[in-house]
Amino acid sequence: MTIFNNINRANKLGEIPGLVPVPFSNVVINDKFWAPRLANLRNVTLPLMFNQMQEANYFNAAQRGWKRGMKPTPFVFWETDITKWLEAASYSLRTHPDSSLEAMLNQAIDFLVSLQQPDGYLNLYFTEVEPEKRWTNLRDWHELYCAGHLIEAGVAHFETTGKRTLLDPVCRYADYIDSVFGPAPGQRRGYDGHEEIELALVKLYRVTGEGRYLNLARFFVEERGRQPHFFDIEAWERGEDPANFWQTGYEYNQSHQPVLEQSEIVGHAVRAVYLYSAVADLAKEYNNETVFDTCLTLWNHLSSKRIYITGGIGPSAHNEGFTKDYDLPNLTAYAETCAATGLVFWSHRMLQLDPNSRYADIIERALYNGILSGISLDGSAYFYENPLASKGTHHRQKWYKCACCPPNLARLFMSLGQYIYSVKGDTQLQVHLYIQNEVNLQLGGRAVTVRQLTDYPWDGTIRLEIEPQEPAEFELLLRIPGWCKRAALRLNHEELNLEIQKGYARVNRRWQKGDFVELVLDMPVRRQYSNPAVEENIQRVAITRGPLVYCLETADTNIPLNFISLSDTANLTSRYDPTILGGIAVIEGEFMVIQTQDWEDQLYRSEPPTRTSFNFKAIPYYAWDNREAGEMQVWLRTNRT
Ligand code: FUB
Ligand code: ZN
Repeated sequence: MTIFNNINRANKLGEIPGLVPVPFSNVVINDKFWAPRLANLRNVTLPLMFNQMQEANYFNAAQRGWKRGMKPTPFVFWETDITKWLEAASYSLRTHPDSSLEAMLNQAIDFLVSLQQPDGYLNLYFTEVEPEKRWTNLRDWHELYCAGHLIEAGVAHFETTGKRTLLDPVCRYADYIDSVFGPAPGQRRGYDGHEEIELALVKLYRVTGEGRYLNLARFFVEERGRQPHFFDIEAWERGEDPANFWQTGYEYNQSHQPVLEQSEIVGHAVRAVYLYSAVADLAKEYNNETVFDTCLTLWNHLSSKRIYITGGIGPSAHNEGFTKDYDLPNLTAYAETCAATGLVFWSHRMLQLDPNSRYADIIERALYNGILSGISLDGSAYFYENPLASKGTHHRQKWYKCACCPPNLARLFMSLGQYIYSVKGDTQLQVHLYIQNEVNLQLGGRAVTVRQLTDYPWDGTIRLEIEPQEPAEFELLLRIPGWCKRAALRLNHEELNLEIQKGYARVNRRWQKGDFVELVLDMPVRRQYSNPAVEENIQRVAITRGPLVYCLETADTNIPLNFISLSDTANLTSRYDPTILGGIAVIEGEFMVIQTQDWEDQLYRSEPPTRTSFNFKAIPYYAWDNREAGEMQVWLRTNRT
C-alpha cells in the first residue's frame, strides 16, 4: 500500500484542473516599476552572473582526472547556479532574443552536457571529485537536487528554443535515475535530503508526456519519511550512526513523517517550499483532495504563524529555516531570498488549485518586499539573508561561495508575467497582480487583447481595456488585495456593486470593443501591528502602503534608529519622489526622537527621557542598503504622544 493510497481514486478536488496561468510569453510588461527592472536583469544581471561563474572557475572545474587538493574544488552543488541561471536566461530569451546571451547559454549547456557519463549520470562533483561516492549520501550531498535544477533548465531551454540539446541529456539522466530509484527489487528506496527533483520531474512529465517521470516524482514524495527511514539505512551503509546527523532531526529535511501526515511547516525553508510545490503539483495531476488538503494545512500554518511581514520565511540561520510559531526576530532574520522565492512557486500552484486571493496576497507581499530586496537597484549585488533590521553591517554582495539566491531570484523575475493572470478554459480571466501590461488571450471563443494600465505599486487605480475581435462573453475576476479596505469598480464609467468571490470582484458580461473596467484600490499609509506573541515586535509598529512594507534608514538621518519612535496617531503622508532610489513613494510624517543632551553624565535618573518631534521619512523596504551603509528598521518603536 502506498502512502498516497487514495491518489488514483475518484477523490476529486472540485473542478481542478481548472485554472492555468497565462504564460509569460503572452504578457508584455510595460510599466514604470517592473519593466526597467526586468530590462536591467536581462541586460546587466544575467551577463554579470555568467561572468561571476566564469571568474569563480565554474566552467574550468571539470578537469578530467581531478585529484584531491587540486584547485578549483567544485562545490557539491555548484552546477545548480549554472542550471538556475540557464533557466533564467531561457526565460529571458523567450521574450527578448539576444545573441550574446544565447552564446553564454550555449557555452553553459556544452559544459553541462560534457559531464554526462555513458550510463546517463550527470553531476559535476561526483564525476570530477569523488566518483566513488555516487549515491552514497543523499541526505547531505544534493545529487538529486542538482538533477532537479538540471531538469528544470532542460525544460525551460526546450520550451524557449524547441531544441533538445539539453532536454535529451536531461531525459537520459532522468531515465537513469528512474532505473536506480524505485520500489522494485534492486532499486534504492531513497530520496534527496534537499527536495527539488520532485517538482522538476513533474515539469519533465508535462513537457514530454512520459508518465514514468510523474510516477518517479510521486515515488520520491511517497517514500519520504517512511519507516524504515532511508537516511538511517544510508547512514548505516556508510558506517555511520544516524544519530550523529549534524542537524538535530529529520524535520530539517521534512522526512520526520510521511508527507501526507505532516501538518506543521518545519525545517529548512527552501526544502520545505520546494517539496510542497511538488505536492501541490501531484494534487493537480492526480486530482486528489487529500493531497491538496495536506498542502493547505501546511500553507495555512506557514502564512498564519511563521512568515515575516515582508514575505520572508525561515527565521533561523542555524537550520536556514523554521523554529517555532511566532518566532520572528528582526535583526537576525535569515529569511533567505531563495525561501521567499520558493514560497511564490508554491503559492502560485495553490492559487491555480484553489482560486483564493490569500495566495496572491502572499505572492505579492514576497515579490515586492522579501524577494525584491534580494537584489540591488543596479542589479549587480544580492542579499542572501533579508533581515528586517540592521545595525549597518549587512550588505548585498556581488557573489557568494554558495550563490543559490541570485539565479533563483533571476528565474522568478524573468518569468514574472506568468503570475499576473490565470484563465479557466476560455470562460474566465482572473487578474492576480496589478502590473501594467498587454496580453493576448482566447476568451469566449474570440481573440481578446487585454491592456492593464496602472501606476501600481505607487497608485491603486487600475484600468483594464478589453478588446475582443468580436463581442465575447466571459467572466473577469479582479483581486481585491487583503491590504485594501475600500475598493470601487466601474464599468465604462458606471459604478458597479462589488460582487466578491474568494477575494476577487466579479464582472460577467458580453464584452465589446472599447469596454473598460476601472478598479480603484484605496491605498492609504497604514500602520501594522504584530500578534503580541511575536515578542520582538511588542510595542512596535510597521508602516505599509499598498503591497509595500516600509523601513527607516540612517542614510536619511544621523540619529540612531533606536532613538526614533512613531506615535499611533501621527499623520503620515505619501509623496512620490523621483529623485531618490530610482523613484519611490516616500512616507513622511512627525516622528519622535529621544533627547540625549539633558542626561549629561547621569547613568540613571527618575525622570523619563524627553522626546522631541521631527519630520522624517520612510522608504520601501526593498530599496534599503542602496545608499551609504547604515542602520535599518522595519518594526519601529511606538510612543503615546
Ligand atoms: O543547499 C542548497 C541551497 O543552498 C539551499 O536551498 C539554500 O538554503 C542554501 O543552503
Ligand atoms: Zn538561496
